[in-house]
Amino acid sequence: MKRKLKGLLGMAVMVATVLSTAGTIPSMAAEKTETEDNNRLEKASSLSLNENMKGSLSDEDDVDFYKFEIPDDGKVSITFKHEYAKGSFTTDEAILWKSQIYNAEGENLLVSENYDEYAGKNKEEQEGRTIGLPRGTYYLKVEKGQFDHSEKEYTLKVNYTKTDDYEIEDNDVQKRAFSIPVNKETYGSLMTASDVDWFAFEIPDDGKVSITFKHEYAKGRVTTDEAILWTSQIYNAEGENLLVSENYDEYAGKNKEEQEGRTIGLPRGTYYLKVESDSYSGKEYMLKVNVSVPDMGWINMLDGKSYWYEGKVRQGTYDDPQGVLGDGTVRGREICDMSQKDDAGQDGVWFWLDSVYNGAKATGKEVWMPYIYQNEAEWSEEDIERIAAESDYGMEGMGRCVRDAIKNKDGKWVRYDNDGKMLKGWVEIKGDLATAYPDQKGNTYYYDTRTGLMAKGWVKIDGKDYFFDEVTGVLQ
Ligand SMILES: [Ca+2]
Ligand SMILES: [Ca+2]
Ligand SMILES: [Ca+2]
Ligand SMILES: [Ca+2]
Repeated sequence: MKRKLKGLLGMAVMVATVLSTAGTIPSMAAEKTETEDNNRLEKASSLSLNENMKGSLSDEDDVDFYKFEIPDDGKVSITFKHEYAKGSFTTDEAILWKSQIYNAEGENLLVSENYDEYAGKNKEEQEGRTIGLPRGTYYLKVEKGQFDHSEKEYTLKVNYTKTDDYEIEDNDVQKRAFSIPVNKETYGSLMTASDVDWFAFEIPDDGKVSITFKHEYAKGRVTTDEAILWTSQIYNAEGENLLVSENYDEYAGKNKEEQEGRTIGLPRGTYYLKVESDSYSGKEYMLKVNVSVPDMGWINMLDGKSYWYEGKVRQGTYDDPQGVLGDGTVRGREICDMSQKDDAGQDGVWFWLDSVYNGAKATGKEVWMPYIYQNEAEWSEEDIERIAAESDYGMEGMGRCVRDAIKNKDGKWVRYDNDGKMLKGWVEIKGDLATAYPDQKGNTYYYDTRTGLMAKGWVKIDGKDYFFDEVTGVLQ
């Protein structure tokens, strides 16, 4: 008797369900409902973007395919919604539905692999992760979870926004990299732990490059707050890893601050950025390739050498018109970096750009510099002051550098230390510089405190006479 009653109750519930469904038909007309049989991709129900679609898995073998068109490249996510549901055998944590995006070739794009992992335990709507898709025809497949299913009605919506700043899949290999502008924010996500996102960017002039990477607080699936969730690294066109940001977001798991990787100098050209998962997070990330080209200043290139640029052009090379010395040779160029202070605390430090090394800053090197203002050898003191003042007008303090450079009409031997700075005053040379002259006795030199001219022969310094070797300049 008891058993029969239960059966009757079950029937009553079924009837009630049918009635209530019938009663909501008018409002449902506004929302589309799947059309069976849609169990195969070829029979997919058409779905409009950004509109709700209702369906249900009528039994555990039911599969519902939906078809939608992406009119322009843009980003897509799936909202999946249902009332509280519980499977037959499983716990509240069970996945009762799975819904995934396929392309026209029937390839699973895995966009929502795990997005409804909470489907069983609540009726909140779930929005899967976002994927950037090129325009075209796509399919959404809804099927039962791996171990369990529910016959309850579900509502789904394909959210679409046209974008030009969201990575477009498939960009998993370098040759399909998504092109991005520099100094502008680009967004993306790793859809799965195996997703890889390649970006291509162009540097029009030699410049300094760093990567900004930003995301909301995120935590990996199995790991601690300290986990690295993403890695992103710069590659050249040959596919060589330039190691720019090896560890730059090593704090990715534990905060939502933006991370800026180290700055490297790169010659103009096309480069690539590869973002991939370490300890995985599917959250959206923002990245920006920061490129700055100094109007006047140094770029430390990946070869470990420093180069000086003026007006975006590398100086001190064989092509540098100012690299032609007074003796007609091209060996490089002496420059005054006004952003640095010399040992005496004055603005302006002299460096030597060595044409032998394509303009690289010379370090630990002795240089013979002929008089480079030979055409102006007859300048008066007034002329020199005028030129110096004009130089100051362009860059405060530059006049002092110019004034110093116009002196030494007989040319000069100067020396640059291991950091590349021109030596000034009393110097004891040890190490790399001294090894160039292993036979010399002593290692004390004196260089003019303004021009860097190496003292030779008898020289009066601070009222006292000293004698320096006529050839090597060593104090005797
Ligand atoms: Ca169905
Ligand atoms: Ca179906
Ligand atoms: Ca991606
Ligand atoms: Ca990808």
